Amino acid sequence: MTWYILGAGSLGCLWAARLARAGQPVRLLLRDRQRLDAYRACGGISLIEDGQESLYPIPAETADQSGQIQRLLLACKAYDAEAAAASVAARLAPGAELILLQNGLGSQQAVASHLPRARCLYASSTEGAFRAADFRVVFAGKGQTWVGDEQQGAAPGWLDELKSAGIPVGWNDDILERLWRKLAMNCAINPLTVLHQCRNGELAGHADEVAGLCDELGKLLHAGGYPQAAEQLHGEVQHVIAATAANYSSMYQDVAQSRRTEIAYLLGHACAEGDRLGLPLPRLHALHQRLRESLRQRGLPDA
Ligand code: NAD
Ligand code: KPL
Repeated sequence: MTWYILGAGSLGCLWAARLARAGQPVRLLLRDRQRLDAYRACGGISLIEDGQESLYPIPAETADQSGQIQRLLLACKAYDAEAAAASVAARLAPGAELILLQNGLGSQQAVASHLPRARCLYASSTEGAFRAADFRVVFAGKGQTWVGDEQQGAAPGWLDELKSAGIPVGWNDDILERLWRKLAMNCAINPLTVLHQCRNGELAGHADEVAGLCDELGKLLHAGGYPQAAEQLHGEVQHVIAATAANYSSMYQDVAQSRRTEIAYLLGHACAEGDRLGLPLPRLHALHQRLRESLRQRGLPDA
């Protein structure tokens, strides 16, 4: 069964290279003819791992080709997910299985609602990769990817195929909780690193601000049915700030490189969910407004 990969960026290329290396059938779906020509000129995907570079000449086609798709990894940014999924919707076989590899929340539900005949699984990853150039990816941090089903279905058998390709995946019975935990962590840390223009560790000097945000994010987690996540949040945020003190958050890096952020699926989603639940979250709303203003001033999309 062929794995189709839509979104040949950092994580998409990382997954594709490992599947190809393990001899598993994999094909890249590229946006248009121009991207396909650019890919062919590169000769394949280059993966740099532990300083070693390898080229994987993985077959590729444009998303608008014909041919049914049974398994798809959607590996684009949250703000591109709906349009990307729509571009291959007509090719999905009945009962097709998709892994939605987006950070934050909101995009997964939007994609799933447009694809009622497919099985949409959600993923949350702590692996790290970045693009050194188009189709040339550096595997920067080992981690784990959790996959789960919001509809509470059973784990698919092919998870073992992914594991045997060296992709560290695990099944999570409550993937929404995992995604909410990550979202809350990202909301407590990432926007402040942009507004204070600092590394994660420097947030130790803004402890009251961090504590106030964790208090409101905890209320949100609690109201969403995740009391344990709520209780643990502040401690985990303090731990991550210390453990990643020298790092710049992913949102800081996006802004520094003038790239669009996933704010709408992180802080925007948290604020919208608070409104939906009737929870007053003044610090989160104020942070959202300050961050949006800061993005606008830099000429970046504020949603
Ligand atoms: P990326 O920007 O490197 O790659 C996304 C790719 O999708 C790009 O190549 C883009 O051209 C492509 N794309 C977008 N729309 C498309 C379309 N309609 N058709 C075809 N291709 C399309 O992104 P990434 O870093 O791989 O991140 C993907 C998701 O994973 C994000 O939500 C991110 O937050 C999350 N994530 C990334 C990392 C990481 O280390 N990179 C770690 C954890 C989570
Ligand atoms: O995931 C992160 C990010 O930078 O996006 C951490 C390091 C946890 C900070 O929120």
